[in-house]
Amino acid sequence: MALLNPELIRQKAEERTIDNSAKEMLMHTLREGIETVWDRSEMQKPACRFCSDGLSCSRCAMGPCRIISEHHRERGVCGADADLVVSRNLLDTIATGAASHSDHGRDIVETLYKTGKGEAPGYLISDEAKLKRIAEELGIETSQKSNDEIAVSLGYFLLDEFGMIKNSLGFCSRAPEQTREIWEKAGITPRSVDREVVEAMHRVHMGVGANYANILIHGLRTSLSDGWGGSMMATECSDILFGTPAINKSMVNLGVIDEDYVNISLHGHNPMLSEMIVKAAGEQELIDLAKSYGAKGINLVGLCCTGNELLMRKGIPMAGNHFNQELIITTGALEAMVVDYQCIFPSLPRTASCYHTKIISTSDKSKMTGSYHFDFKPENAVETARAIVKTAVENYPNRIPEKVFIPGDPVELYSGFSVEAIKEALGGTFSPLIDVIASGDIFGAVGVVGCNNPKIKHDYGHVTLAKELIKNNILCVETGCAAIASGKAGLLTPDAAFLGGPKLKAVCKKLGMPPVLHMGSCVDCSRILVLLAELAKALNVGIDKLPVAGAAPEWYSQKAVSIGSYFVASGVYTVLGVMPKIAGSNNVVDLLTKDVESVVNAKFAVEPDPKLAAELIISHIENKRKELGI
Ligand code: BF8
Repeated sequence: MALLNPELIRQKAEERTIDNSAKEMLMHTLREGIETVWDRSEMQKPACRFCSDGLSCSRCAMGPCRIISEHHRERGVCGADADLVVSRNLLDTIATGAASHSDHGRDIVETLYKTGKGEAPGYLISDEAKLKRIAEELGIETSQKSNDEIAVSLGYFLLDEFGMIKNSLGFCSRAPEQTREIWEKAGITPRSVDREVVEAMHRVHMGVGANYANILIHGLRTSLSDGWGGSMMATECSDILFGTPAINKSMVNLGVIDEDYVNISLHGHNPMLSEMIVKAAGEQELIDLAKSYGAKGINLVGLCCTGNELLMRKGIPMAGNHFNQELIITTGALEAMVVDYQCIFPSLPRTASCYHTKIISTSDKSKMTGSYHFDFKPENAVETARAIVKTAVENYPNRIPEKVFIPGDPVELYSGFSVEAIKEALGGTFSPLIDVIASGDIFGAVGVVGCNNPKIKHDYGHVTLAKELIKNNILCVETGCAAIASGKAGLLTPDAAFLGGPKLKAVCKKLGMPPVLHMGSCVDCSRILVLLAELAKALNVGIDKLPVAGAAPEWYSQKAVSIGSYFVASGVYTVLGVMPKIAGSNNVVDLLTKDVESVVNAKFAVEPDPKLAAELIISHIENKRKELGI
C-alpha cells in the first residue's frame, strides 16, 4: 500500500540509503506503493533466531531440526549438535558461492575453447599477448601454434582444472611459496574446482562430516578453489576474449538513463552475453530502427557485476549496484533489462509489470517466471544478441511518458584498474608501489568488496569504511557492489584524494590516481589475489605478512562468503559487516575469529559499524608493518 505522508516517505528513504539518486527513486516507489527489497526485508521481520544463528537444519527427512539447548533439544534427530549444524550450514554456503563463481568461470573458459574451435562466431581473441602469456605460464607450448590453436589448448587445459584427474590447480603456483607451504601444511591446497565443491556437498550429508573444525577447514580449501581457480579463470579468460581493462573514465548512478534513448540495462555477471549485446547495439540497422521510433539511439547501462565487466573494459556507464536493480525499472524509461545470472531478484518481472519494461532472461540456468526468455549460447550469440536488442527497441513505443522519472545527474568515475593497468601506470614495475608502502606514504591496502544488504544502510558501510581508510593513508582496492558504491559517492576520481590523509593525498596527486581503485567484478577479486601475490613475492614473504586487509561491509551473498574465506585462507585478515549465520556455535565463532590464525596466519572479524571496522583494520595494518620492520 502506498504511503501518503511526505515526511514519513522522506524519512524512510533517508533511513534506507545514502545514494542520492536511489533516495529520490525510493521516495517515488513509496509514494506509488511499488514494493522493493527494503519493504520485503521489513515484512520478513522478526527473523527466526534459529535460522539467523545457523541452528536450524533441514538437510534430511528425519527433521527439520532446531537446536534449542535451553529446552533440552541440544541435538537434531541425527544427533548433530550446535557446532555440527552450524559448520555444515556454513560449508554449504561456501560451496554454493564457490560453485557460482566457478560455474561462471567454466562458461567463459568454454567460450574461449569454442572460439578457438570456430564454434562461437562473433567472439574474438581480443588480447593475443595475454592469451600467449597465460598459456605459457601454464606450460602450454605456443611457438608453433596459431591463436586459435592456443585458445583450444588453453581452454582444454582449464576445463580440465575443474575435473578430478590432475589434482592440482595451475594458477595456485602464482601464490608465493610461503603461502603455498601454509596451504600444504594445513591440508587446504585445492585439488580442482569441482572436486572441492562436490566433496563439500558430500561432507554435509548426514553421517559424513561430524567434526566442525574438519568441516570448516574443507570450507577454506573449497574457497581457494574459487579464488585461485574458478574466479581466476573467469577473469583471465574474459580478458583474453574481451580485452584486459585499461584505466578509463565513465559515469555512474541512476541518472545514466537517458530519456531520449532506448535504454537497456545489462544485469548479472557473465560478460559473454553483455559483450555481444554491446556489439549488437552498435549496429547501424538497430540504431536506425530506434530512430524510426523517435528515439535518438540506444543507451546501454550496466548493473552489478556484468556492469562492472563492461565498465572496466568498455567504459559503459553504470546505473548502480545490487539495490539499484529495482529502482532503475521504476524510472519508467527502461525498455529492457537483460539478465544472465546471479544477484538478480526473482521478483523483477513483478516490478516490471507496473511499467513497460521487459525483463529478458538469457541463461537456461536462470529462467525466471514472467520474463521473456532467449536461449543464449556461444554458438548463437550474434543472432540472439541482435534479437534481444531489437525486442528492446520495439518496446520503446510502449513507454508511458507520464511514468518517466529519472533522478539527478550521474557522477564521474575512473575504472579499469586491472593488475596490468596498475603496473603500466607505475612504469612497468610494482617497485614504486612497494616503495611508497615501505616508506609509509601508503600505510597499507584494503580490498573492500561485496554486496548490499538491507541490514546495513545502502552504500553506507562501503563508503564510510573507504573514507575512514583513505583518511588514514590506506589505499582501497575495490570490486563488485562496493566499487559501485564508491563510484556513486565520488571516491573513484583523482579529485577524491582531498578526502585522503596528507601522505596518500600526495601519492595520488603525484600519480594522478584515485585513492580508491576499481578493480572489477566479484570474480575479479582474483585480480586482488594476483596483486597481493606480486607484492609478497617482491618482498619474498607470504601474503600473510603484508600490511593489507579485506572487508565486506554489506555482504549478503554466498559468493561473498567464499571470497572472504579465500582471502583469509590466503593470509588476509578480513572484516565482515554482517554476521554470518554462525552465532549458534561458540566453537565455530572462536575457530573463525581466533583459532584459524594458527593455521593460515589470518582470521575473520565481524563489525557492523564501518568506523569501528576501520579501527580494527588500521591496528591490524600497524601490527603487520611492525612485524615487517617498516
Ligand atoms: O558478484 S557484490 S550483490 S553483484 S555477489 Fe552480487 Fe554481491 Fe553485488 Fe556481483 Ni558480488
